[in-house]
Amino acid sequence: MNKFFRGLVLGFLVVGSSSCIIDEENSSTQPAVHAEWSKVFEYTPAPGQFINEKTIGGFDGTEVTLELAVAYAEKRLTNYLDVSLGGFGGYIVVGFDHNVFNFPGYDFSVRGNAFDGSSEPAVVWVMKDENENGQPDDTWYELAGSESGKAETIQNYAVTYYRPSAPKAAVKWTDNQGNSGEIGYIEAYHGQDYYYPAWIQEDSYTLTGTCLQARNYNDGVNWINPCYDWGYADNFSPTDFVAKGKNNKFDISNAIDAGGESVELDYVNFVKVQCAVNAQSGHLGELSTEVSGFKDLNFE
Ligand SMILES: [Ca+2]
Ligand SMILES: [Ca+2]
Ligand SMILES: [Ca+2]
Repeated sequence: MNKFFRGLVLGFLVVGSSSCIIDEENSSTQPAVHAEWSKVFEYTPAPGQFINEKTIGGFDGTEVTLELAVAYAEKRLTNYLDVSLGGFGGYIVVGFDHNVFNFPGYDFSVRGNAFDGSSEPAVVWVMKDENENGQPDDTWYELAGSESGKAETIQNYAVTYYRPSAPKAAVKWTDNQGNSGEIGYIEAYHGQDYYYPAWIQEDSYTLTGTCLQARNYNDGVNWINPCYDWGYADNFSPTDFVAKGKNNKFDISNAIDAGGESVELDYVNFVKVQCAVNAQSGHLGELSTEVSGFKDLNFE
């Protein structure tokens, strides 16, 4: 898109925004336009040490339905507090109150809590509201990153998590590659009874997504979770990470379809962030992406 058109579109957004204030005074129903996310549509984390956790995790024990879990996530994000996605495959879906346009360069950012040695990468997916019903019921496109296309990157990786039969126990899992393991229970740090989401009614559930090869290791003193080059959330990337605000920046032009082919999208309306590593770092527990904000960069 050329600069002139970009100016026109942004001009429209700004005018739309300011006229809204006037319209609101006149009791118009014209919606405001905000740079940041406007709604959480789904919050389905994998099991993890912060799930159902009442202190750092901020749960209060009432999150027993999908709707109440979404309300929890919205409250956390409104206050720029971390929402944990748990282990591999856990995800959150948010929407914007306007089209997030694909202009040259980066288009939107996802805020996490990465720092040097603590990257918990998530794959970011985008969706355009093609049927214009305001719901994320269209097609998800993965945003390619530095690990896309590598032999060790597994697409359609699926992990099934099993509800523990008793409190204060690890959560067992199996994957579609013939492996099994568990999300460890770490009572010393996170003593809630269950790391399995309280609002998931089924006794097991399966999460499917793109899996990156784990890079975590113990250097003899600490567990290190190294960064990946680019294209992931909650990642201390040398390319797309902005230390101030701990944001990773994303370009809609990196969208690919299920076959890995590039897809041209002029704008998107929904963003899904999904934890992309299945690994444990000893006493630190499972690698689990945190997110705390989503922003359209075209407003800056
Ligand atoms: Ca772009
Ligand atoms: Ca739709
Ligand atoms: Ca993190």
